[in-house]
Amino acid sequence: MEICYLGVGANLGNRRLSIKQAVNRINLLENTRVLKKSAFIQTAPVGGPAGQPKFLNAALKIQTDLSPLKLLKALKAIEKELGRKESVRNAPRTIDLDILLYGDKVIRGKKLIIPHSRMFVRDFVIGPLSEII
Ligand code: PH2
Ligand code: MG
Ligand code: MG
Repeated sequence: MEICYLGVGANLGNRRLSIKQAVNRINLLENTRVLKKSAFIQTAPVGGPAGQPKFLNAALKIQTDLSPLKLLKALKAIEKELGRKESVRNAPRTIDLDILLYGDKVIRGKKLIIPHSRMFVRDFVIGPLSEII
């Protein structure tokens, strides 16, 4: 069982509902539990197309038996189920679920980099994360 921290962001549709639905679905994954949720904070978009809507951001503490890549795959599937469409980098999205930390693992793979490569320079990640870590 590993303790992981996830970053969550949404800036399309009913953002609060999407985050709540994501939490419910993460709780339904095999041997996985959401242990803590940060407050949901509204943040100005960083990067991406000009004029996109504001984000709702949050961080989650979870425990899981899923390997990093299985967790990544499961989170991508939840993003898809909640209506996320493939698009250009940093495009507006109904939900974005990022693995920030996975136990004390350091991973530099093609598909996955942990700790998340940009987490330390993003206030919308560090703010919610520092509330629950
Ligand atoms: N996510 C991004 C790019 N920019 N800006 C805010 N405020 N919140 C995000 O979650 C966010 C972003 C890429 O994932
Ligand atoms: Mg992201
Ligand atoms: Mg992402």
